[in-house]
Amino acid sequence: PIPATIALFDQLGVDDQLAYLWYAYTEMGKTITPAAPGVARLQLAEGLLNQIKEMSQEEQTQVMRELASRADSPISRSYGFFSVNTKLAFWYELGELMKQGVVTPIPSGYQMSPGVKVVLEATQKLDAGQQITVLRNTVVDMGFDTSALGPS
Ligand code: 45D
Repeated sequence: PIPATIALFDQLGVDDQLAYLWYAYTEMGKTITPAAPGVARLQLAEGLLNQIKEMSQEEQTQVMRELASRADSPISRSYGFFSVNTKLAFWYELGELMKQGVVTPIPSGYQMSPGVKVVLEATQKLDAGQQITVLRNTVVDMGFDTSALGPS
């Protein structure tokens, strides 16, 4: 069920992937303890998060799209160096910042696509540990992996 769920996620477009993460985050807020994303991990991601906080709303959305589409950009490259749990902690914090209104929220009136719904429902059927495994897999390949460039 884990690989199947990840395969479903991989088929989503960039905005649908962001939407999926958002709803997974809002659902998990109820089950995952707020202490989970370690403070130490967030220190590693703090520089990036601070840069994002200072951007315009359009730039913030753009950055999240770049991460999800694995575009080559400075922020995407920095993200690529994070460990998988730091990547999760980074997204978790972005979710918190969206809730606080510091980072631009999901467009009002947004309705999730059928594809997002399918992946969310598949995720909800998994136990908590499996859900985290799925989420690790969704965020690990985001950002830009400079090692894919090979030796220069
Ligand atoms: O459709 O360290 C657009 C543990 C327009 C423990 C949009 C852990 C179009 C160790 C504006 C683009 C393993 C528990 C949409 C950590 C459109 C540890 C916008 C785990 C939708 C860290 C989309 C922690 C946007 C976990 C802006 C499991 C979407 C953390 C933004 C999980 C989505 C964190 C965001 C998750 C999603 C965070 C910010 C799932 C954040 C998700």
